[in-house]
Amino acid sequence: MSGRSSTYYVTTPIYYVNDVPHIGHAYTTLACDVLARFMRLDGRDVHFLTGTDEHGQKVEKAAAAARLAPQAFTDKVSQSFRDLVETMNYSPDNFIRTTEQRHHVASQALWDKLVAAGDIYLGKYAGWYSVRDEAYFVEGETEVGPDNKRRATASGAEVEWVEEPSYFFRLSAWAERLLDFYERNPRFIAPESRRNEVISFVKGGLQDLSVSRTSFSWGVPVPGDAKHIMYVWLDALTNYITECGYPDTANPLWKYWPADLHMVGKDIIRFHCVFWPAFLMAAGVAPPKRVFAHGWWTNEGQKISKSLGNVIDPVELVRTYGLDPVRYFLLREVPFGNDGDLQRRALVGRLNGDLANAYGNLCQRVLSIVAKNLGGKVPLKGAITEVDAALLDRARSLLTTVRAELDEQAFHRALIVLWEVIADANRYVDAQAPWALAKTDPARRDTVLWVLAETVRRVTLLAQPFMPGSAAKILDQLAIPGEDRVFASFDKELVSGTALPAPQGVFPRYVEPAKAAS
Ligand code: ME8
Repeated sequence: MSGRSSTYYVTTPIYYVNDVPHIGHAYTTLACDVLARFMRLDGRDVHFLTGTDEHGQKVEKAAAAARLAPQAFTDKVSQSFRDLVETMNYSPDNFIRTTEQRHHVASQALWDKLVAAGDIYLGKYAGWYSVRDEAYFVEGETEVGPDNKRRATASGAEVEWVEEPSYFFRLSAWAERLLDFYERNPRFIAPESRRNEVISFVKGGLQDLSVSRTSFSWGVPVPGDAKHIMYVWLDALTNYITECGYPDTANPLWKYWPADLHMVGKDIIRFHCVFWPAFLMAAGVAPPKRVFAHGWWTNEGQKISKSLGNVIDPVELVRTYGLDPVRYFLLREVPFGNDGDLQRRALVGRLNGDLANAYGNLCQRVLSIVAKNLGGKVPLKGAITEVDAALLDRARSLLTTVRAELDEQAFHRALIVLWEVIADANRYVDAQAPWALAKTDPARRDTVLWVLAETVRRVTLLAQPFMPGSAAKILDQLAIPGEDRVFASFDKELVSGTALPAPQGVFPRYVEPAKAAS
């Protein structure tokens, strides 16, 4: 396996339970799901973690607004994130909640380590705080709007003046060590633009970070000083090691640490790439191997916001367009890492173009001739010509290419190369015209259909992580047994004569519902 360590630990951010999931949450977890599925099929020992971030002022306020006790409120909203796992067909190995006892234990153990290392001291915080971002800001990172309200420039979230006793983490002492860490680990932050952003932030100098609050109580108590609760981000980031058993490094799950990848949105890169490695290094724990920050979606050109009422509900999208088309679209439409605009017209275009016309039609054309004219059996493979070999070679090279693209989290490029082979295969069907060969050269016709079915098999094995349900249906139609759907069987070609079940369309065209007559 080309020197790759056999374990693969991938995490989503844990989502705030102040509100139900939206397309942004669905997107981040989808990207992780594709990686987890790919790595499992590729023989890796995968651990895929998602969950919910249930403490802090933002959640406490949302619970109060819903007139529920925080725990009852988080139980309810957290469930909607677990429901999304089903709706989107995600395959996490666990779903963590920061209100779990084991997480309190881990967070307090990490705190104790930071204290023992001399990296935490008691002081007083006086500055700006944004509850929506759960983040502290210096004045220069905020601006006053025409309505006289002060907001964080980066997020537009309102800030409030906070003055209270607080414990601090000596972040200022970590700048050089962080810069050195980034230098030695060039893959730690991706994409490159985010890496540059983080490096210039750290080079600008770091201030000590307030890591406890006294003005509310919904959180993990500071060990030995229960008037303070831990800053929600210190508690939240710890989830990634709670899962592996921290502080019990004899826990069997500890083998997964350090994580191979923390997938995050671009809004939370500073927490993951500056604070988190500093906390871990201070506590003597290895930092994660990589953090990838993806971009943000807008809705038909507009920033998504609750106040604009244009939040995209992933459940509605799936109900309207089908699950796998949505999974495909989200990862194909936008170069991963860039911002993207969700346009329903573009979604329908891809659904009908890439899925129904290109991939679906290829499967249908091949499998229906095989069913009708070749007795529903894998065709006989005869002599392979140069054009056959060219197509087969392209299909054979896909595993290496897709693996390399996914190592860089380039989902869109992985899909592009798969669809290039689909396009090649469709051109090959047109050029070889197997239907016309029936009378003139039936043996050649059989070979052409074998080449096509074999190409569909390879493409579909690699499409599994992206569209697990649809790929399974196609592999069923090719009679590929479960154990041969892993990449170790990638080179196990179709066996002529194998009986195939009756073919069925997998990607129906999307037809706009007729508008009510006016
Ligand atoms: O930040 N487009 O949780 P959160 C794409 N609890 N992705 C988006 C998006 C959009 N318009 N809006 C949000 C938190 N996201 C913390 C994380 S981790 C230790 C703690 C995604 O519920 C994006 O991935 O605000 C972002 O990072 C995540 O939702 C934040 O979810």
